[in-house]
Amino acid sequence: ERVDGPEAAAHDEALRARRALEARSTPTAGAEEATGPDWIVHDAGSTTTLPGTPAREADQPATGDTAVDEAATGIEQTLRMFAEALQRDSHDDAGATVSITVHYGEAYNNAFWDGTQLVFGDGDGRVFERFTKPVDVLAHEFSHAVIENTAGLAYQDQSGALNESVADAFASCLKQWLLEQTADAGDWLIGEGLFLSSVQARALRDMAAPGTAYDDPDLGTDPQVGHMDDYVETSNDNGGVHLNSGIPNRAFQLAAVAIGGRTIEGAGRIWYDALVSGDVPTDSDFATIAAATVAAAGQHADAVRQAWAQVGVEP
Ligand code: ASN
Ligand code: ZN
Repeated sequence: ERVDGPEAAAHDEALRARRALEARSTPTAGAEEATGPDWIVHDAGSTTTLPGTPAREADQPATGDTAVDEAATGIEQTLRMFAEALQRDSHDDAGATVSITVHYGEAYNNAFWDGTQLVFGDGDGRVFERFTKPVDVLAHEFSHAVIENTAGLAYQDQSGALNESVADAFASCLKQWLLEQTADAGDWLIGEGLFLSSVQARALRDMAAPGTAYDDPDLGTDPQVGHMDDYVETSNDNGGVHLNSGIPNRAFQLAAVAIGGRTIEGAGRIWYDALVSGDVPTDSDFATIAAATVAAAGQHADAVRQAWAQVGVEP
């Protein structure tokens, strides 16, 4: 149909504008169509129904809801570190949209990766603050997804403690990367700021000194161990995965400091390369991953071997 007069001019103008818009946005629009937005944050409204109501996704402005906006900032930063420093595109390395839920449950004192999404409680406001508050907690949960998509370390006993430890390692990498710190300047704390100031706790865990993160009348003493001599045999917590993770955590910290520079570019890169190398089967024990990290370490092989030796692990 042919239209004349002012209508035709308006029609042509509209067509030109649309073509210009399409020309400009075609490359990214095509990519986004394939993968969806980079991330989406949902609100569970203090229920345990997942994923909850969509609250904000990539490229949308802040909502004013602190937990939603903290999760948004945290996942942006985490995705950026994995992309820029490790050339990894989301947890599946294929640009998967990261699904997150905040305000999970009532006074819920935890965060987790459920195999599909990241989930964060608000904390009880008595001992724990929001679990979205420390960005390294978010990076820890995201790293569980990376681990599931790579080595797939089974969440039980030593392989489970390794799953926990690698999640802490990348979490610590992120914290230092954001602060532009070198390994020797890092504080190696996981979950700093998660506890209310009334609690006698520096953090949830201390990778440099496992067992020293907290000592509080309500909370008890940090039960992590940092050497094979103190390895905890227990049926609790999938074989003490959050206790024994202190051993490989300390090995990572020692290796990072010995190698020097930015942790993500040194020990972080080596641990990541080991994880994707095929040398880390799902049932790996500490010695298996120690050997894989030594093999991935190149010129830093001796530093990595010595770090493991210091926590009582022989590759
Ligand atoms: N926050 C804990 C973690 O990610 C939850 C769990 O035990 N899976 O390790
Ligand atoms: Zn974990």
